[in-house]
Amino acid sequence: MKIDILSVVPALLESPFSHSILKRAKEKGLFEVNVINLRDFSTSKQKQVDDYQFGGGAGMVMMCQPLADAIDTLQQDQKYDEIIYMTPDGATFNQKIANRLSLKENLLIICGHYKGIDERIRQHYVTMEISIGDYVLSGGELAAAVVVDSIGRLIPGVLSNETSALFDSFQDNLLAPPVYTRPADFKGWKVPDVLLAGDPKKVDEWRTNQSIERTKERRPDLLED
Ligand code: 6GU
Repeated sequence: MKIDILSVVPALLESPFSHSILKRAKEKGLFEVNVINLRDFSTSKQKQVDDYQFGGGAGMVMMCQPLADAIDTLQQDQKYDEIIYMTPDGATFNQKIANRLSLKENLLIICGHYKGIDERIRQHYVTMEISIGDYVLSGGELAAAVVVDSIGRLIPGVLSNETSALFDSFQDNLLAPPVYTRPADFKGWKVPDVLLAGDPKKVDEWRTNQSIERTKERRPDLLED
């Protein structure tokens, strides 16, 4: 999978995909992320990318020209499966959307700033709009990083033990069960006996049960769908 990200603050996206799981995914050739500076596509002398909004009001709007030229240029070399705009008024991101996007080949993500991008770009280029929750960030970059991270780890072959994604919180609309590692007794705090006894069927049952109880207690809303 290849993800291109259009940003006016590319420095914000320099390192989040160069560590741990996503670093390995890149090294295995399963995953590529390119950050593209939107300013490089501005035709104005001061490399302007935003302008005052029609109708008045505080806050700048990201102009059509740099965005349209950037997308047109990028599309000469490839076809995008989705052109995603990161915006607080998009659909709230969740594991289901992450699963679906992880099966795509080629994505473009546009990071908004200021008051957002000109509505005509949303209408004529953007195919999907994503928010990461009900709060406002100063730009779409950190939201894009969240989306790219969650997608990247789901790409087939990225997780070394593929079954480990199966136990993630939210994968079946359930929260993950508690986990423990050595020692079996730390300051008198004991690991549950069932995990030490070595009966895989009992362990599975216990984990499923813990997941259900935890979800009922903390996120009953997840059990409603
Ligand atoms: Cl995608 N962008 C911004 N600026 N703020 C957000 C967001 C996105 N998602 C939640 N808050």
